[in-house]
Amino acid sequence: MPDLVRYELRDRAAVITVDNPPVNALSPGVPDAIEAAVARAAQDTAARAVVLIGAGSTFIAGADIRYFETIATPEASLERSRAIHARLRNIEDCSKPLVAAIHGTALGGGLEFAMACHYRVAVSTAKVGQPEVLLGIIPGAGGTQRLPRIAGAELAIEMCTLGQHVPAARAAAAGIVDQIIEGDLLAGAIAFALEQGGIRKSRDQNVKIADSAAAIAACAQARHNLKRTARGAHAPYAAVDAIQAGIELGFDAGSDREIEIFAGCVLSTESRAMVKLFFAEREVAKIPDVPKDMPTLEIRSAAVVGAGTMGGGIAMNYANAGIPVLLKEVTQEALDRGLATIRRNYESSLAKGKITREQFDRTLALIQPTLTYDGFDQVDIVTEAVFENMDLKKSTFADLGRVTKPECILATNTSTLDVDEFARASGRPGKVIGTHYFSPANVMKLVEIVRGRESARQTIATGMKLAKKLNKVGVLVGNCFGFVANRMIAYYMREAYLLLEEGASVSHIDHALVEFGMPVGPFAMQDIAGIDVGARIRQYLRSIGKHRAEGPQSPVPDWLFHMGRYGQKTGSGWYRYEPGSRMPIPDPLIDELAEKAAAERGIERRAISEDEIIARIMTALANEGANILEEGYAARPGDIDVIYVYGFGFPRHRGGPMYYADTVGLPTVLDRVRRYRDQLGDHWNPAPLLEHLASSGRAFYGA
Ligand code: 3H9
Repeated sequence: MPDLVRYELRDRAAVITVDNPPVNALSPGVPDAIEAAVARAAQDTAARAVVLIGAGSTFIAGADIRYFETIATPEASLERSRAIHARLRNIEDCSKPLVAAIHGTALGGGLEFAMACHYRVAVSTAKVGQPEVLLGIIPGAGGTQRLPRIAGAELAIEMCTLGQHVPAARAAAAGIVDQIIEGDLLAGAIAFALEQGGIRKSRDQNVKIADSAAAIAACAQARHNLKRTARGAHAPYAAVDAIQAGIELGFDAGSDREIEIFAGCVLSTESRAMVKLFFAEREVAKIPDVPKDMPTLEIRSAAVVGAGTMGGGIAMNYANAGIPVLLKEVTQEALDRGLATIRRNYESSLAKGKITREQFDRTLALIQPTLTYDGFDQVDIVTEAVFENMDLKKSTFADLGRVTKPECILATNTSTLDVDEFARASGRPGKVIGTHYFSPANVMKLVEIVRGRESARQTIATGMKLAKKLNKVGVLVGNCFGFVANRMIAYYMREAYLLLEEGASVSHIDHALVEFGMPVGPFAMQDIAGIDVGARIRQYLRSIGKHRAEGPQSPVPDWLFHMGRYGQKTGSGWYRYEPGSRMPIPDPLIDELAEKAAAERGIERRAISEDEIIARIMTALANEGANILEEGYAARPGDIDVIYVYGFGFPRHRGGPMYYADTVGLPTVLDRVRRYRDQLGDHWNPAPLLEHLASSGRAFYGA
């Protein structure tokens, strides 16, 4: 087995190369080998300076995340953290200038190792970050102590609480990176290292936190902001606590606090959930019967049929990825309206400084409006985004089968209809898949890639690869009614409506879910999305004898629709809105409607706690998720969780609805389903998989 860490001499510098593919994680053996190599360099009379660099595509991307799940006790965590702190101290004590040479990413423990070096240089494309918070932990190898000393408290707080990657240029401006290297990184780093007259220990730098009152005030402000942004997560607060400890108590005592706080975090449910989610996000790309090396069709050009809200957003996705796209409509008026919306979206990005004028012009020029199928014979993929109507979509697919080249992929953005019907209509079923984007399609990260009965494996592999190219998270799902996201959300909404009838208010239900960590409650969400959208889908479904979810159907949403209360866009829906304001104001009318609906169904209204609201709604999600898994429409519980996190903003720190059910305990979840069945009716039917797992003491994860 090749060495995880290599040592060589180059031009009077010792070069220490970490070589632990794929991301040079600090797996067991790596930190001690780096420490030993630095000690060797210090003794090496031929070396005047030392460079630490990563092999392959990156510097060090952090601790080996798999290792966290093996930490079983606080004592084990404390012991491990103390050891790593001691190693970094030894590294920092190196008597020769020690330079971290960064390309790719220096994340988590990777940045912490870089900060224990005396200097840092980086290529311009490199990024640094402390993303631990996204794993429910805090930096545990001195990051909360060294980073404020190097970059100041404010940036350290930002990096440690948000976990976002910071580009090299910003890192250089903040003092995290000392020099941006143009050209060969190693040569530049060696030259830089040999120029240094002495060493500089991060732990001794105090200038940037000398105004401790200001730094502590920044911590207080951060805690205040987190109330809005952290939404129930604990780790971001813990990171601020560790930073503040270092400012108030000094480096050594601050490090001790960091070690203790880390131990509390690493064993938390929040961290376990987020680690599972990290790997689930990577698993979704792996499809059991589609090999990783399956050849895919290169998507060089695209077309979208339908320039409505979804079609326009999808066209923007292609353009944003640099792929020229034809955008087709049937009338000039509809086309103009769609293009005007697209232009407005880009203008808003331009005004916010998210894109430059040059990017604006270039990207917009990639979208070619058209009223005909001219040019469709050249494109590699067509996405159909016409009105949600079976006949219309089928005739569109028949057209597409005729006007496109044989290898062209035909994708539908349907959210409710049967992909196989379109596949048949196209005459080329192997080339047909669903690409179900979420609204707004140019913003939301999730795309459900829907596998039809005859979708070829190459078509699926191409769809998954395309999602990545469009900067989306693609999750493969089966062709069932509502696919995975909407099939489950129907149960979520069913319970919200029924709880309303049973006695909870709209704002009470929304509040419970926001406290749970959802970005917005179900009723406020509908007011944003449009009550008319759901009502029209229900109308269509009734016409074909279907419902979105089993069980009683509350009439209240349809009553609102008939009253013209479509949500924010009409100034009222589940809430009222003052002109020009998006602030939801509870409306007593809704309680009257709920009372009326309850009376019609003979329900006696009662007080309902927030715990019951969460239990009912989450149990409904997990039970239907179990049905989906058993029926094979999702490959893994993690796939469902990724869908919920990216599609609906399910709180990451709870891992997703399936992992959340595991943390509640499947026997408890099953008991609840049975109890609801007894109390509320047979539409509460335990999923066989849930019964099976709960009775055999197992969980969705690891089942
Ligand atoms: C930490 O450092 C704590 C410290 O403060 C304290 C202790 C020292 N470990 O994402 P990709 C795998 S916490 C193990 O598809 P990309 C990944 O599973 C850590 N495995 O590539 C995948 O495996 P597979 C702080 C890891 O190019 C493969 O590498 N660091 C790790 O799209 C490729 O990954 C982080 O949170 C890891 N640390 O993105 C960084 N990282 O092929 C986490 C990756 O079998 N990592 N793998 O599915 C990332 O953000 C991205 O992976 C990265 C590359 C940006 C690096």
